[in-house]
Amino acid sequence: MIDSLYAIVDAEVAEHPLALTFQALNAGCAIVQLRAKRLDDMAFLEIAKRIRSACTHAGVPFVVNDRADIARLVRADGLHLGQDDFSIADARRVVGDMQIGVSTHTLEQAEAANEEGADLIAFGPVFATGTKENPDPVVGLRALEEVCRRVSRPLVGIGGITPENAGETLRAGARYVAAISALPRFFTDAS
Ligand code: 3NM
Repeated sequence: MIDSLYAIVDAEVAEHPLALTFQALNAGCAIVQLRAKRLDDMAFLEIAKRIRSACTHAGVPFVVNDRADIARLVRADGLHLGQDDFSIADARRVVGDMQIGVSTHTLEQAEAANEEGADLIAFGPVFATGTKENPDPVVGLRALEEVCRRVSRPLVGIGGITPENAGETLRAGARYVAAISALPRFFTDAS
């Protein structure tokens, strides 16, 4: 399961973002994303550089949330966009052929992201989440299954993912499971 783990290091949730990154990399996670909704530019860039370097060393793709400029500056492997961020086409003008992921919350949004050329599509919240401000309604595993049938790009299940429900999320067809609040539990509970 750990090789399907999309580790989201949230600079406002993690006490020590870099230490959490190393834990995730040591555990064998598939992807690391840096998310920082409130950091100023200098602080975001600084932590992004450090995590970029740790991921390069580990051979694990590094994704920057929201910020096309920072993704480009640190030569991230990917950029992740929300529904209110740049369109994929506009983001491509900044980051070129970098992998682009998109957050979606309905079948229609997922199909649109698929058609617009997203390389990875996050769909959620699959379960209730306390992390995101104003989260969209919980979509559940059935809707995830449906989206997985309808889109060709790999899916990431997100929202309330824990070590306990990650297995059923992957069985619903997601290629990856993304976690923020329960992320440390994927390492400490691993046995
Ligand atoms: N996006 P946790 S839910 C960042 O539904 C994010 O697109 C979501 O945090 C979506 O693992 C979410 O703590 C929060 O629930 C995920």
